[in-house]
Amino acid sequence: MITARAHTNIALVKYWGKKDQKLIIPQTDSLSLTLNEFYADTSVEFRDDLTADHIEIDGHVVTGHVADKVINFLNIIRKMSEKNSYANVISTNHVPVSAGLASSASAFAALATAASKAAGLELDRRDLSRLARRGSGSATRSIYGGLVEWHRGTDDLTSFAEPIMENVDFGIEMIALLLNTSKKKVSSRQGMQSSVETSPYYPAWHKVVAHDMVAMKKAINNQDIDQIGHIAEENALRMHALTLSADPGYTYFNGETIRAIQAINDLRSQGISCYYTMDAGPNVKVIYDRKNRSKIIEYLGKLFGQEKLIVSKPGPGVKIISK
Ligand code: 2P0
Repeated sequence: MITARAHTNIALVKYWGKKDQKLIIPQTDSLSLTLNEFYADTSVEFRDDLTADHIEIDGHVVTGHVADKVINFLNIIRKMSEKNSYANVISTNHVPVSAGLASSASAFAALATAASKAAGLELDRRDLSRLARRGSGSATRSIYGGLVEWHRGTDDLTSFAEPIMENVDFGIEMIALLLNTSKKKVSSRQGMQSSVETSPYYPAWHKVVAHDMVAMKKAINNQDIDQIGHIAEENALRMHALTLSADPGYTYFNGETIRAIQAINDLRSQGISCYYTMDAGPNVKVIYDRKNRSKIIEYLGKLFGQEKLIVSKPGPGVKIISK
């Protein structure tokens, strides 16, 4: 049995839309920070005595839609390796209880790594990144630690991620502000497709991302956390404008999301620099320099409760942790 550990990542320049839904080729490039606090451990073995794939997540046997996604992914690996047996898959998400941050990024990065190795394939990281992409777009980036870029490419061979800075040696950190843990109504898969097909602003999103990728890489090169935070915040708001402007329009924000945005703006107006980003859910992630950590925790802790805040440093890439 092979066990792999993969950490989740938060995009600073978001992926929001596919060009090819089957191969998961995105419309644009994207760029993320892998986080140390949230990860998945996934164990896989292929066994000739099994009569079906057996999939267990966080202690429960899964069936239906979730199982189908895993089985389809295992089918890709069976085709690549010419292995015909079924697999036993056991996965544990290491996220704070009901944090609502269990992520398909860490899940499919860990599954790609463990299952390909268990099937006898020896893939390099670029090929692992391409393989993880077939499970979930954001998983493409979770193969690597630190700051990571996903090149959209044009086909299966050319759409993969690469590290920009694997060992992040400056003070960037994130606080996950856990505001709501209930299941989202619009999945990211449906949501991004609806934005591509119906938002009149989608053509502008291409321009936004092309600009932000260049500016973000420059800011990273300069280790300029204010600039990184500013670009990430603006990019997140523009991504969320694609949800509001879809038909039918929708939003992942709730009232608490808006309250958190206002709190971060208040902190900034007090001279404490920090920035926000949101994904396909109401939770807010705060981007800041570690030297401001205690002041941010104190302020947000008073407003939202200390137990809602999880501090994370940059995290590592995927690893085989036992075989
Ligand atoms: C991202 N998100 O770049 C963006 C920003 C959410 C908002 O990637 O359909 O689970 O499996 O490729 O990767 C979440 O979508 O979607 C996501 P699929 P995924 O992190």
